[in-house]
Amino acid sequence: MQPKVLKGKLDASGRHFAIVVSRFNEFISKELLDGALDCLERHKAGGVDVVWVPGAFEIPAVARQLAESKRYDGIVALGAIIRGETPHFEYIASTAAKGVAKVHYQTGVPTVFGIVTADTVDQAINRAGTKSGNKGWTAALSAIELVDLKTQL
Ligand code: INI
Repeated sequence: MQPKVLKGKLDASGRHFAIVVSRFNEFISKELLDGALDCLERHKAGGVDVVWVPGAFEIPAVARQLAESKRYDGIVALGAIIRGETPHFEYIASTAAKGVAKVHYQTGVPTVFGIVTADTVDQAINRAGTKSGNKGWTAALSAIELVDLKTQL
């Protein structure tokens, strides 16, 4: 017996995306945004709206509102959470990660996590278009794939 294998295609034509991006650590999130926009454009997305929020903590609530608007096929969450000397980082990172996942499985709108969590500024820079690629670009690619996969399930 041959298994039936389902895979999302990397074609965003005619599909609409929202990017929710946080202003905190903007010098990183701006690079992630550029990466995500480049990826969506190269894969021929039909439209992209960019929504800025103050920090990563606010991303899930706004992403949920966008998902519920039914105007978007997929949502990309972008931001940068950099560890400080207090447990603040853990609370924000865990709220953002769990919140973004919840938007996806509670609304059914593919919502991906392009939020860099890093111990140092250097680590964050490495993930925003330098040594370790651009997490905004790869998050957008995941959104494109999941949006297409959804139509096959
Ligand atoms: N928000 C971030 O996006 N990244 C951070 O590193 C960060 N730190 O470290 O504090 C951060 N804090 C702000 C937070 O997301 C909220 O905007 C704020 O608490 C208001 O609700």
